Amino acid sequence: MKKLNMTFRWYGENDPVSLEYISQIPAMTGIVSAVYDVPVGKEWSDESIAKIKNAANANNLAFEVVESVPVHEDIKLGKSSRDEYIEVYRRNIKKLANAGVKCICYNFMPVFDWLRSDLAHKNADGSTSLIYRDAQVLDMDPNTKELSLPGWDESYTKEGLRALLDEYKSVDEEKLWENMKYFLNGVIPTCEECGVNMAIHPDDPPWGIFGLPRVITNAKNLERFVHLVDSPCNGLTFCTGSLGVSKENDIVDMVRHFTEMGRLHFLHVRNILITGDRDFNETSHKSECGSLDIYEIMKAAYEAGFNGYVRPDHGRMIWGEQGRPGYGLYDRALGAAYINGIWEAIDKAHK
Ligand code: DNO
Repeated sequence: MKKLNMTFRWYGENDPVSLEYISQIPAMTGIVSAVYDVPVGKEWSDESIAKIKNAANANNLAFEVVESVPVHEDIKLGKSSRDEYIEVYRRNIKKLANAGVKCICYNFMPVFDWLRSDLAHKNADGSTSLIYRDAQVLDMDPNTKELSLPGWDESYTKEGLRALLDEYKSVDEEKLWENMKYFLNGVIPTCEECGVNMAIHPDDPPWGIFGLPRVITNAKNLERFVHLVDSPCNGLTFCTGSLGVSKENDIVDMVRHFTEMGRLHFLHVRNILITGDRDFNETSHKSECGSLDIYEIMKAAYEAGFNGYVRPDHGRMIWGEQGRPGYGLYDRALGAAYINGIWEAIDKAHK
């Protein structure tokens, strides 16, 4: 059978999901993890990296994918201090490559990473999901309110957050592209030397929020992105659920295209149900539960020669599990089994 590199995100020793449990998911090949106790912009220690690798290997799991090595805000803002942070980033790439890491996932979203209005929306069957309601999010603009939304970086103080938002007032989409290119010019040559692929994560949700620019949002922009620095190491984490909430994105077509181009290094399989204009619920991975056709997505990847890493992305909380929203064991394990099943069926149908 054509191999599928199925991986599972693990948040380190504090993750309620153990490596032993992850290794018991059928056909699981490796984990996706990161060093979590170092502030953004600092160098990771060889010891911390080795610790993750050894723990994974002791459970028969590989550690070849990092998610994420975060990009310091000064790099995204294009401040003069960015050169130091880019140098640190290069050193982290080299250290990770030495430990056998082949793929680094990161994002270039100003200030906030993914954003939801509710992390535990109760579904009719008693499970809970992460959901997004645009009106609710817009109503909580941190420029004007003290409120904080789930998913926000808790490490900012209110004043720190305001100051940072102010700094972004001079960064529009074009400036962000420019700063991204500068960053890539700094790190991609190092990736080429050490055989590591950079894989940018799309913006989630894929539209600007609170006046902050977001550009990794649609097919046209992904195309522009891969050509910013035309190297095979400059690739994508293709998150079906992030890009898929926007009706303008033909996910199947995009997966096929960027896989054929050799730039789809890491596939996040998540399903979502679009419930309104800019409103969505995260669902089980199964196609009929959401708005995305997971079978067609995997088929496009297969036929285009996908040989990157894949992981089931956000699951619901089911069977009473308590844990990190989106990152419980049960629903993601079902997702992995489902994706593997689809892959086997496609593979056999091609014989
Ligand atoms: C959400 C994740 C993101 C992702 C980062 C990559 O669950 O997909 O937080 O890891 O955007 O840097």
